[in-house]
Amino acid sequence: MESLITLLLCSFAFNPSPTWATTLQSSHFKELICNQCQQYCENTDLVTAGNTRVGKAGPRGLRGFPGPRGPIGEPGVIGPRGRNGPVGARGSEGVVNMTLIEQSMDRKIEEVHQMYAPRSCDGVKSDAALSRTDSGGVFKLFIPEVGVRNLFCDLTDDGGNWVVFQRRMYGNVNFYRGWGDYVKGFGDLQGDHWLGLEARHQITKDGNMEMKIKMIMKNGVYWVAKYSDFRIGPGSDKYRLHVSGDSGNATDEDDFSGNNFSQFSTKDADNDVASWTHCASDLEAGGWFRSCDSTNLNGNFNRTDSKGFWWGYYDLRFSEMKLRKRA
Ligand SMILES: [Ca+2]
Repeated sequence: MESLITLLLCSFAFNPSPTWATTLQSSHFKELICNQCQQYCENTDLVTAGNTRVGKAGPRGLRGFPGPRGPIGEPGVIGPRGRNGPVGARGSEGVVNMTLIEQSMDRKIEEVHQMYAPRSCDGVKSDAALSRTDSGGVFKLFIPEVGVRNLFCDLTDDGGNWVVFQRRMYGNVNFYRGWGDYVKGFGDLQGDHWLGLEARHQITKDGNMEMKIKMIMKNGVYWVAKYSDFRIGPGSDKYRLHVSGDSGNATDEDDFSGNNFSQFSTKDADNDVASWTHCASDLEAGGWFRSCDSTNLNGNFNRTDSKGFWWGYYDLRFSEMKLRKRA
C-alpha cells in the first residue's frame, strides 16, 4: 500500500501540472521527492530543472582541440660515449706526384755522379763516353761549384786529356750572344760549342793548367798556339784572362797572349779598355778584348771583313781551344 502511494506521489511529482511546478522548484521539496522517488528517477529518464523538462545526458562530445605547446624543458644530462663504429672501406688510390719523385731521383743521381764522376779528362774511361768521335768523346765530369756537366774530352791530340772549351768547325752555331750565354755555355759538344766561363773559372782557378789553340785555314795551313799557364778569374772580376808562356807556330806574331789580363766582354757587356768603342759589338762576338786587336776566334769565320780572325788572317775554317793540367 505504502509502495502504491509512493508510486502515485512520485508520478505526480515528475509530471506536475503548471500549478504545482513552482512548488516543485523548491529545493527542499525536490530533495524530499528525490529521497522518496530515487528508484523512480533512475527508471523514468526524467529529471526536473526549473520548470523545464530535459532528457538524459547525451553522448560524449567530440574531443576538444589540443592546447598550445608548452615551454621548452631544460636540456637533459649528456649520455655516455657510444661504441666505436665499424672500420671504413679502403679509399681509392692517390695520385703520385711524379715531378717531386723525378726531382728527388735527379738529385740522387747528381750526388752519385759527384761521388764517382772524374774531375778532369785524364780520369775518364773511354768506355764511359756518352758519345764518341775520332779524337775523343763526351763525358760526364764533376766541376766543383758547378756540378756534374757534360764536356768534350780530346783523348788523342798531343797526349790527350784535354777539355775542349771552344770549337768552330761547322759554322752552324751563332757565337754573337749575350753575357748570360757566355757564362753558361752553348752549342753542341761534338760540334761548335763554348764551355761556360763559370765552369772554366772553376776548372782553372787553382792554376797549374795549360792551354792549346789549334786553327786550320781555308787553304789547309795548320796553326798551333800553346800557353803553359792559363787561368780564368772569377765572375766578380768579369772572368779576367791570365795567360802566359806561349809556344807554337802561331805565336811568332801577335797572338792570344796579346789579350792577357783583359776582362771578358759581350755585346751587352763592354769590359774592354777601349773607351772609344765596344769591341764585342764591333767584332760581333764575345771575347777577352783589350782594344779590339789580336784575335777574334768567336767571330764569324764566313766573313772576310775582319770579323773572325787571328792577327790579320781572316780565312779560318776551324778553331779549337782546350785546356788540361800541366804535366
Ligand atoms: Ca769599350
